[in-house]
Amino acid sequence: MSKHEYIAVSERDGLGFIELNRPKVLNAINRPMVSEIVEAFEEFDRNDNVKVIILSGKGRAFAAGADIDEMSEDGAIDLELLNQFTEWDRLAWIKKPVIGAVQGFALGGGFELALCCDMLFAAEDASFGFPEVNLGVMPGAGGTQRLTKLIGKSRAMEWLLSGDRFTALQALEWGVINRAIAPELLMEETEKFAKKLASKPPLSIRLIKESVHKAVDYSLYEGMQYERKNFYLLFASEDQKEGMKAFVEKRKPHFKGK
Ligand code: DAK
Repeated sequence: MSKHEYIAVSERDGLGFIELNRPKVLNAINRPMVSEIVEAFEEFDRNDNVKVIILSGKGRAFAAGADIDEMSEDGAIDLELLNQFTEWDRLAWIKKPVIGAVQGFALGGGFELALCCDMLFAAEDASFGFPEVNLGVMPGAGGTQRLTKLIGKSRAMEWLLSGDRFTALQALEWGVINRAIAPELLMEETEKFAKKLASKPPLSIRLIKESVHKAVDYSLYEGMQYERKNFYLLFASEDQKEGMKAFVEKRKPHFKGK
């Protein structure tokens, strides 16, 4: 029996799959689900067979936000003492690439979860929004910060203040998602791209991901220093020797992730 109640987890061809699994409530994210998601990510991060992680939702939503029923009676002190954002913050420490495959609604906390992914592939009929303003609250799991860093102040303001839902095409135009795909091809296309990443030298992938994330947080100068150290570090890997030797010998490299 699966140890997960709110997600489904599987592994295939070097890919780790995490599927939000509360379709009756459009995958509304309750607290135990957050714990399950974070633990599943961390397990895949430790699993040498998994090179890339794909996050998706079952049914007609990626996730329609945090579970409103669960939090409607909470007080500020309850939330402070629960301190659940600390758990959520651990998503930022996942080292392997994470691709979100979004279909249907990605709203509120569901959109925030999507924004924790490194790349987003979405079905053409997906919709994204921050409806928190309509509930008398605001995003609290990174929405105002991650969206603004991604698309800039003016566009983020429009999205966050209006609470409107935006289409996948709009999200594509504004650079929130990488691809808008016909719904029936979403998983196939996402897996195809994930497999391409899975075939690359894992240490390069790991340090490129880390360096790109630093570009978001650091000044250009600090980011460049960080990038340089990671560049040097890769010259200590067997895969660098193999990759360059294979090029010189005009053959395919065999990467080991060492
Ligand atoms: N919470 C609980 N139940 C939800 C839900 C939600 N966010 N979204 C949908 N459901 C449930 C509905 O109540 C309904 O349940 P039944 O009535 O069948 O029992 C079922 O899912 C199907 O939904 P609808 O009947 O409403 O379906 P429609 O197609 O008519 O509408 C909709 C789809 C997505 C437009 C609508 O369901 C909707 O507006 N949903 C709420 C969207 C929303 O406001 N989301 C933002 C919530 S605030 C945190 C991290 C993050 C957050 C907080 C804390 N920590 C780490 C601590 C974030 C906060 C939020 O996300």
